[in-house]
Amino acid sequence: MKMLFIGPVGSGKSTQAGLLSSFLNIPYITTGDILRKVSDEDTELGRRVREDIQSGVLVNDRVVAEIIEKRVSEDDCREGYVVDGYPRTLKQIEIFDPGFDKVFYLHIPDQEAVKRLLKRGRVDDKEEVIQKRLNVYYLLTQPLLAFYENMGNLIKIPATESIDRVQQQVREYLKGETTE
Ligand code: B4P
Repeated sequence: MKMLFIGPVGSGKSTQAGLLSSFLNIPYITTGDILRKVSDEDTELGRRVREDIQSGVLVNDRVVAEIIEKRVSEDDCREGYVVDGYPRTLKQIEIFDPGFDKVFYLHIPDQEAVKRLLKRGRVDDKEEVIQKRLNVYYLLTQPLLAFYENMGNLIKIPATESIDRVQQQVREYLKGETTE
């Protein structure tokens, strides 16, 4: 099964996607980590990606789509995978659509997300950058929710509870699906 976690920054996408992939023993693909690795490279692309991440804007759609298309075509992804962070724009899905079976939407109020990210303290977790990332989310990523809702595979999970409780809800949903 191909699964996606989507939601605002700080909603726990990578946390939950990582836990689910370990539980199901399928690959976990996270654009944030992949792009942070690219940003460490001493190349023109690395410099551009670094600037985008640090200022809180999205990396070029085509660059990200190509990276993901290549990654999911690898052998270990044949039985399915869990993605966090792709697609983040409608344009990305026009370029490459992985065809997700299930899309978990983690919803959370902005102030709770900001609190979590300030506590984490990554290089892009500064108050003004977080606000910009949230604005980018509402403008460019939120429209994807309607896309997946229309396809009938959007599952809404409240993400304000503890990490374990959120993961439990995701697993309960999948268990219900497989026993139906
Ligand atoms: P990401 O790395 O995806 O950053 P993020 O949206 O903040 O989410 P992250 O997954 O790290 O955090 P999470 O909510 O799990 O992206 C970084 C940058 O990369 C973007 O700004 C962009 O520039 C670029 N990028 C990524 N994908 C792209 C794409 N497709 N196209 C273009 N550009 C792209 O967790 C946050 C914190 O909350 C953690 O510290 C965690 O421990 C904590 N937490 C999680 N769940 C919790 C819970 N239930 N209770 C308490 N704390 C919790």
